Amino acid sequence: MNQKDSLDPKKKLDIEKILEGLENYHPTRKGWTWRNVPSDGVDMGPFHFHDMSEPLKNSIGLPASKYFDNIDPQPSCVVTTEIASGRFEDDLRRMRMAAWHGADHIMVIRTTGQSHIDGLLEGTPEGIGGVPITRKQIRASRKTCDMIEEEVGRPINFHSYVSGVAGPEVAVLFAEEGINGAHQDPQYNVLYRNVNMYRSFVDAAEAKRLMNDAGIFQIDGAHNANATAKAGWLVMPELMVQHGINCAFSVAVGMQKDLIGLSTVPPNAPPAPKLWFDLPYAVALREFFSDFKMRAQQNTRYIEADIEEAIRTHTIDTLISMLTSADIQSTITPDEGRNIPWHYNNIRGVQTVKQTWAALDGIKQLLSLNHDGPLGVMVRDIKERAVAFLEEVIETGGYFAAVEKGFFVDSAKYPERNGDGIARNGSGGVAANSIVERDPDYYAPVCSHFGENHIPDGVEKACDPIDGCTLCKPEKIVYIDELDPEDNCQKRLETTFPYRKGNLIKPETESAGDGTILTQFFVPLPEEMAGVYGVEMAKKLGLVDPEVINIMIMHPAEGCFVEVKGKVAFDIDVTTLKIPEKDEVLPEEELREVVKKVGLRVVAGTVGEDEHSVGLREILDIKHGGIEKYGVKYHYLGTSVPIAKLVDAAIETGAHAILISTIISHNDIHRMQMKKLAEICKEKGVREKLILIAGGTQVNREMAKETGIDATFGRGTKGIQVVNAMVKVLKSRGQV
Ligand code: Z98
Repeated sequence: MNQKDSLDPKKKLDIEKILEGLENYHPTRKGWTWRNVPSDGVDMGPFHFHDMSEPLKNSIGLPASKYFDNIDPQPSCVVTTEIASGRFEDDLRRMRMAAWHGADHIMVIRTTGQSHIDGLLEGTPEGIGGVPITRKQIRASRKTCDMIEEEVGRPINFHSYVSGVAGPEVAVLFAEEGINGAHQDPQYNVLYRNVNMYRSFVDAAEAKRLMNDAGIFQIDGAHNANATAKAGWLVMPELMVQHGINCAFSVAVGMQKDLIGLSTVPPNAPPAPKLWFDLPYAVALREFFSDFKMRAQQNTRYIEADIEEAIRTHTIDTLISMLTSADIQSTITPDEGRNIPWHYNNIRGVQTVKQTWAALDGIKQLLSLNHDGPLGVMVRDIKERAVAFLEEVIETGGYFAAVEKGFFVDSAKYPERNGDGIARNGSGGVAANSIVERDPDYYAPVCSHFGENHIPDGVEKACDPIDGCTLCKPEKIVYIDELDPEDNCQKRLETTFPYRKGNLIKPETESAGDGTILTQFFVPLPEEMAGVYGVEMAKKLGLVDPEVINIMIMHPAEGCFVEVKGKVAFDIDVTTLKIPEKDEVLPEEELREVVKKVGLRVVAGTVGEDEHSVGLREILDIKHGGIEKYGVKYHYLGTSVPIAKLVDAAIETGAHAILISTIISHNDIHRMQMKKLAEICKEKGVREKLILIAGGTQVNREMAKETGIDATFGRGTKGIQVVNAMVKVLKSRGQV
């Protein structure tokens, strides 16, 4: 067993430490985990939730949670995030951030098509066109997941992909290393990776068996058809057939049904009338495949580069999941569109699901789908087309014959055909003619294996004669570290060390110390010029490698919204940053209580020759969160009020505080007015009774001390800060 190292929420992950001792790391548990969902709902803060799982021990709630006792309701479904930097040492930190926001299914996408590789690679080479999966990556990731799950208080499912002609080897690796979920679908290899069709299914039988025995949850690949087809919403009958083939095949080779998940994507996206396609499809799918789990994924087919658009479609997709069902809800971002997998976008995706789920909690108890109207007709139509498609596949001679004829990923709505489907040759493709029949007395001394295995008489477990296979005896696994002395994670970590453990800071989006930032702006130029301007502007700002990643036309002539990414070329030493003392604001409830108890009253006015009253009025009025909102009563004396008049008014009305404001200030008028306020109060013997506060555009927090008043505020101040200052003074004087 491994020792779980505990994480300190105040400290960063120590990547170097995680990498230590990987040769001896073995997973602490295996298999998929669902969330704990109390059947009678969950009480959180002032609310009762109907469709939520248990809350986390440590987490970060939605931005608005601070208004609701900091609650962070967790959807009943597992929430996926796809992490795709390709550098696993950076992915580890992303995983932790995503988990704190509520992800418990972490898919690490390789940056190379693993299915092009015909064996297992050791090491973590970057130089071959991307980063493939390796034992080292998996161990480092699973070990980190162990620590993160303890920190957040919920199991994390770690996920990868079983594809290509090395599929069975990859499945063994995953079973050995405690991967919890994986994509596996022989049709994916055939259609998208041109692996020989017979070989792909033989391999899948072995891979699925191994996945089943290790409790690895399986996601199929049908959704790739609607991501690839020209019109994703027309291939719905085919999608049903693809799901059916993978489900039936998985069950036939011995997979438990509750480990089988359908990868479903609402196939349409606005401006299309999405609901008329996606809802009947979602319903039909769930009715046909009610024995299996649903992994609902956001539609990425039509995402271009705008995060707002991606999030809007994602919200609607989550609504469709909630109106039907989802055991797992995936989250993606426009990163797929613009190929920039940024960690903060992972978080935005997770937040979208959390926000939608909380807002629409228990929606099925409040609304029900009307199956009597057009919905019922459309559901039936999809099912009939799917059945007819399958019948034609059988009449044609079965799946392989149908693939040869290009039945799949045809862009027309079945039974129509455009003849543009992906056709594969049964005797061609990667690893054609590589299937070797087993001898009649075939025997392999491994205990997770598909098909006939002639265990010799007297042998109890297949692997007994070799004293246990690697699944039974993990200590037998041979761990090979990286072999390339240059292209390895240790070397990469050395270059990023100053940014992770030293004092140097650079912004980061893809990998540690990359310096990448995104600039967003409006430019009054037509589209063809806006991007060119954006790059020039970014260069002048000093950004390196600027690249336009999004242009949205606001008006053909008036201008465009532009997003340009680029790299910051300089470092800042963190020790040179002067961090201002934090103005701790007391909890709102406590402030209200004190205000009520003392019946807090203030007099206020602008002073000097100043007619600018808007800033002060904003601090006073309830509308934008002024002091009135917290129960403070105010007496506003107007503009250009002499200081003595304010002090007299405060004494007469028995006010606790005087608030003055100066906007226009020449020759330090603002400072003089503050000093005068303190002096007059002293002269009249009320300095210790009154709280003196000043604000204005040229005022800063340090001025209170130098002018002898209690608190001073500059731009951007909110009423709550002023109330907080008054309550703090009252407390320090022992007046409450
Ligand atoms: C998702 N965003 O589904 P290589 N097998 C199947 C797949 O769908 C995929 C792979 C293998 C998507 C992720 N899916 C894309 C059934 C990929 C990947 O090695 O890249 O070919 O395998 O969550």
